[in-house]
Amino acid sequence: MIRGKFITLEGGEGVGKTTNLAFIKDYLEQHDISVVATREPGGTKLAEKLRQLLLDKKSEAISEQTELLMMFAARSQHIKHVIEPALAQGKWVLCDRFTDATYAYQGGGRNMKISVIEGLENLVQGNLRPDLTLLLDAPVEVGIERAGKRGVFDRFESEQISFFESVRRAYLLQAELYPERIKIVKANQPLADVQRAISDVIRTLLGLGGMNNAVSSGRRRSLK
Ligand code: Z5A
Repeated sequence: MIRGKFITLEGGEGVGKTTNLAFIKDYLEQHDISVVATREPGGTKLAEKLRQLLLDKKSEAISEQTELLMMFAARSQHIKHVIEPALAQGKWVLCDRFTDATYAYQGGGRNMKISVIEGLENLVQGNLRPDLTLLLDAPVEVGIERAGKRGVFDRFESEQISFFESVRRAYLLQAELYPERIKIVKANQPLADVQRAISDVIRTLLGLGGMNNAVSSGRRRSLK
């Protein structure tokens, strides 16, 4: 059995991850690929309970360290019970956020040490890394405005603009560090253009064609 591919979608809030995950799932299924669509934090019963606690504004104050450990606890369950079994069965796994979100939110947003995140990543994931990550990137205000139309703000969405700016910078740094894996898609353009750019990347992964200008890879740069 050929192992499936692991694709993740990343970006700040409201950039269109959920919308485009459904688009990619349809696109792959049209190419006869069996897809498991999932999300983080979440994806199993226990991980979804952790998600509820993490997003609930009424939870007792969650320390930065607790938040980081809860993300990886949820991820550990998710990998063992959903992601690894699906990949081993030859299915492709499409995941709305994964560990790049931890580097962006807990690393960039909460200033947790990158070396600590790396240690947990190695412990929980072993060699598992996404084959492809689509980073939907847009100015923070664009995402906040789109997400704000829902009218209800969770524990993360209630953060200040400066937090989301740090998250965006950390995501872009991840893209610079891993240009082969992380493809940046401009998300502040009409949905049809975003999806054209995404399908170009997916076609390349499927060995069907090249990429257009709406997609870029960052340049390699070392972390401070
Ligand atoms: N988190 C973390 O801290 N550490 C971690 O390791 C992980 C997660 C894994 C939950 O994530 C929180 O967990 C997250 C980070 C933290 N908090 N935040 N913020 P989430 O993925 O559930 O939360 P989210 O980013 O807030 O998701 P979202 O608001 O649902 O955004 P989205 O999925 O990117 O967007 P969308 O729902 O597809 O689109 C939003 C609206 O924009 C919708 O009305 C669309 O129709 C519209 N849209 C989409 N694209 C377009 C374009 N191109 N033009 C115009 N309108 C558009």
